[in-house]
Amino acid sequence: MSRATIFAPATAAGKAGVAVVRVSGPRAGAALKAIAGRVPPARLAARVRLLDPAGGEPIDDALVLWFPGPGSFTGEDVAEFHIHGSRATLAALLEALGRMPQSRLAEPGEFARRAFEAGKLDLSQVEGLADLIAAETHGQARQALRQLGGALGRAVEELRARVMRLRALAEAEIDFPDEGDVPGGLGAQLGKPLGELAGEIANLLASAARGERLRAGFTVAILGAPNAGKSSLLNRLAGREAAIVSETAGTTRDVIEVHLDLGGWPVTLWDTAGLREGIGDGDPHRALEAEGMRRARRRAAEADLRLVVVDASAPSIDGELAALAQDGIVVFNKCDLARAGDGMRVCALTGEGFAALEAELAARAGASLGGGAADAPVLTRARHRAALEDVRGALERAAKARAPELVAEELRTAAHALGRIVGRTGVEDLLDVLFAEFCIGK
Ligand SMILES: Nc1nc2c(ncn2[C@@H]2O[C@H](COP(=O)(O)OP(=O)(O)OP(=O)(O)O)[C@@H](O)[C@H]2O)c(=O)[nH]1
Ligand SMILES: [Mg+2]
Repeated sequence: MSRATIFAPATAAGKAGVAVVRVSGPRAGAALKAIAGRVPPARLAARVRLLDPAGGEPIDDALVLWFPGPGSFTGEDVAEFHIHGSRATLAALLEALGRMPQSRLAEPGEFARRAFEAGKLDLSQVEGLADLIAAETHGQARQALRQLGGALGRAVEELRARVMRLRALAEAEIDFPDEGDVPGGLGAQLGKPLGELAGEIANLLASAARGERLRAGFTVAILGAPNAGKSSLLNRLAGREAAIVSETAGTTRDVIEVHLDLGGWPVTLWDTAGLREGIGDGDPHRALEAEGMRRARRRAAEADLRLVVVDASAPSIDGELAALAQDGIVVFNKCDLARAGDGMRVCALTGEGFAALEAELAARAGASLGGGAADAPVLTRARHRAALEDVRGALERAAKARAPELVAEELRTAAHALGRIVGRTGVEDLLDVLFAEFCIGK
């Protein structure tokens, strides 16, 4: 039984100069022949008139490309139609493709899934592709491109090959305990290579915090006393009225989140409720304010950076804010009203001082997210980190074990955990979740 031929738009929906429709599967060539009239030479664009095979109606004047398998993205025969990007043209082509035998619209991520199944991409590369499509900043795109290029997969495969070699030594010791004995036995043979492996895995794990953060963005909590101008500052940085501003103290209750690109770095800002000590017992909104402050404190603890906003016309930093400012930055707002304060001065009303503030935030984000050699593999997901933690544990136990059976078993566990990162082993349940991250046509 041959598998279905799938098709889908590869470009985003809507009016555009060009839309690309991709077809993959055993009947891709037949679809080209039926709609474009011919199959052009491999990997060379050909200009053709597309006709609906059902009634001979013209669909478009278009470019088509032919990528015979296995030298294609999915490893199958692939055809691409580059048509004019109108909804009507796209609909007519999809309809004609839908009438081809054993053909259907692709599910989200199905092209990438076929590429994975054909061994064209390992799982870490599939994740890189998903991240690249979702990237919003240059830094994110660069990291995703590196992973799509296979940097992580190659590093993991290399580690796995070394673990397998050590495992073979341990297995040989089980089968032929007396042959080729080395002074000191198995432990002496494996001690050094196991130590080297452990060191490299520790290095990779150290890259995890940076890699995951670059995916998620650098987080900044905006904190301060009620009415200091936190929401005004957020709006000014965002360039829009993201949060409500008013002269009433205690306006913000929930955390307002805004995503920015500062100097190429992804930055997430959290505007929070004003923090103050002692809430009036008689205040009917007491519980509300307390809940807002609880949420503010949680974000303060979670954030990569704390930005404490102080009203320059009433510049007091009490105990809690002073403590939060310790490993954060203090910004004096309302500098149109007063010049007080020793630190960065801004005016959310006029925008004064914001260029310096943005530069400071970008520098902090860059220092936290950047660094590391440009082509060094980086762990970008919690999944990678969990697998490598398992590898580290198994190697530690292997180093301590005496019996060759135990050593071999721990090394098998380590190799298996490494295999999970690239999708060789134990990932069946993960595949559906991962490929669903893609939209249709990827
Ligand atoms: N003169 C002056 N007024 C400002 C400035 N920034 C904010 N304000 C005013 O200060 C008041 C409070 O501003 P918000 O941005 O709501 O302050 P907040 O810190 O978010 O307040 P809460 O959410 O209640 O904690 C509003 O009336 C703003 O218009 C500034 O730079 N100069
Ligand atoms: Mg506010």
